[in-house]
Amino acid sequence: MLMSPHARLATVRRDGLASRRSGWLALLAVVLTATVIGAAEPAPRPNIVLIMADDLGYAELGCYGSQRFKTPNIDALAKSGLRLTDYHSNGAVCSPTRAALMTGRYQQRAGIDGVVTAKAHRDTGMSLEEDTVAELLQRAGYATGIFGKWHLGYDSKFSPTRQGFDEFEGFVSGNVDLFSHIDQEGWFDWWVAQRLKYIAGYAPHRITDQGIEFIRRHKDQPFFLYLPHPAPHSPYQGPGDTANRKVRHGFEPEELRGATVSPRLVGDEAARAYREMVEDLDAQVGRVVAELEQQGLRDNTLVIFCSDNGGISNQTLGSDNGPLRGRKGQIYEGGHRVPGIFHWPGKIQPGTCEQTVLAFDMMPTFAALAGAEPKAKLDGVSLQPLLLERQQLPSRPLMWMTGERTAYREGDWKLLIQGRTVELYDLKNDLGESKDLASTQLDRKQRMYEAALKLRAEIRGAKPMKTGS
Ligand SMILES: [Ca+2]
Repeated sequence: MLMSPHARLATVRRDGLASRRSGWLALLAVVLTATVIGAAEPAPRPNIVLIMADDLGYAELGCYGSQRFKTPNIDALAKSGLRLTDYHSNGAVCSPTRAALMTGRYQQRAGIDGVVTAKAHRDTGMSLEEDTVAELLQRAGYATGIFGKWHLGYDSKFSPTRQGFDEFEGFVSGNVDLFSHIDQEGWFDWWVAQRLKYIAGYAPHRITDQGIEFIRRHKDQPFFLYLPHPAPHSPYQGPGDTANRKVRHGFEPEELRGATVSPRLVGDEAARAYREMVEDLDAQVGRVVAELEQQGLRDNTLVIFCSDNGGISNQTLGSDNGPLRGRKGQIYEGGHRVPGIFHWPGKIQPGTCEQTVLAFDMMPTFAALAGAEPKAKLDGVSLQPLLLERQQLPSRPLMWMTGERTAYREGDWKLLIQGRTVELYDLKNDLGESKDLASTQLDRKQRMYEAALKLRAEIRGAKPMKTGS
C-alpha cells in the first residue's frame, strides 16, 4: 500500500512517542530517525492547475500530430511532461464529462447523462449533495477557483460557489458569445460568483486574467485552479472579431443595449476564426505557465491540459480527430479519446504513456496528492503511482454511455451497443474501429456484452436522469 507523506510522518511521530518512553537509547533512535526523515522531508502538497479545452479533437495540437495549428506552449508542456495517447473524457459531450470530472464517478450517478441544455434544462443542475473535487480540496485547506465554463446548472442555486469553489467568474451555459457573453438561447450569461455582471473582454483572455490574479492572490497556500475554456467550441470568434449575439430573454446589461452585432461567421471566415481560437487557447496556456514560473511555483504545481469531449470533425473548419472514427456526441473513439497532458517538473518524468485514463481519475488523484478523503466511493482511480512512478494502473472495465448507447472497454477490446447493433473492436490493432469482430469473436462478444449490461444497470440504476442528449 502506498502511504501518503503525511501518514508516513504521523507514523514516525507515533513511533517516536513510544520510543521516548522506553529510555535514552530509544530517544537517540528517535533523533536519528527524525534526522533521516528531515532529510527526506516530503515536498509540500502541490498546487493543481487544470486547464480544459471545449470540443478540442484528438489531432488538433502539434504534439498530437496537427500540421494545421501551431500550439507551441501546449507542445512544450507535452515535451517536458507526460503525454497520454489513451486519455478520455467521460462523456462525448460537455456536461456529462464535467459531472464526472467534478465527482470522480460515472456522471450517471449524479443524474447527468446528457447536456444541460440552455433551452429545456434551465432549472436542472448537478445536485448540491454531490461531493465535488472542489469541496474535497477545500476541506484539505486548498484555495479553489473556477474561471470559465461550468455547464452543470443555469440557476445560481447550482452555482460552482455552492459546490466547493471559493471563487467563480464565467458562464454556466454550453457556450457564450465570446464578446457579449450571451448564450445560444439569447440569455446574458456572465457571472461573478452568484450574480450576473457585464464585464467587457474576449472570454478566453478574461478567464486567463482571472486565473493569473487567482495565482497571485493564493501563491502562499495550496490552490486548485480550474480553467475550463470556451475554445474552440462554437460560436467561432477569434480575438479580433466582434459580437454576433443579442439578448433575447431576461436581464440585459446596460452596456449591451443598442449595441450592434455582426453576422455569424461562416465558411473560410469561420475556419480562420477556429484556427485563431485553437492558437489563442495555446497562448492562454502559455500565459498561465509563465505566471507560475514567475511566482516560483512551477516545481510545486501539477498542470494538466485536456479536452472535454472529441472534436466535431469538420475538415473545412479544422476540427480533427485524426485516426479516430466518429466525433463529438458519438461513442466511437472520436467522441471521447482526446488530448491529455500531465506536467509537474521533477516529479513526473517526461514521456508518452499508453495507459487508459479517464477524466474521473482526476478527483482520486488530487485526493491522494492533497491527503484528502472523498466522501463517496469513487469510480476513478488515483493516477499518483502512474504519474510519479510510472506504474501500471490496476486493470479495470471502463464504460461510456449516452442514453442507451454504450461503449464498454476491457484492455484493448471495446464493445459498442447501439440499439440492437453490437460491435466489437480490437483497438490495439484497429484504432480507427474499422473492422467489427463481433461475428468472429463470439465468446468474447457475449461475455463482454453481459458484463457491459451488468455494469450499465448498476450505474444507471443509481439516479433518474435529468438531462437531454
Ligand atoms: Ca464540449
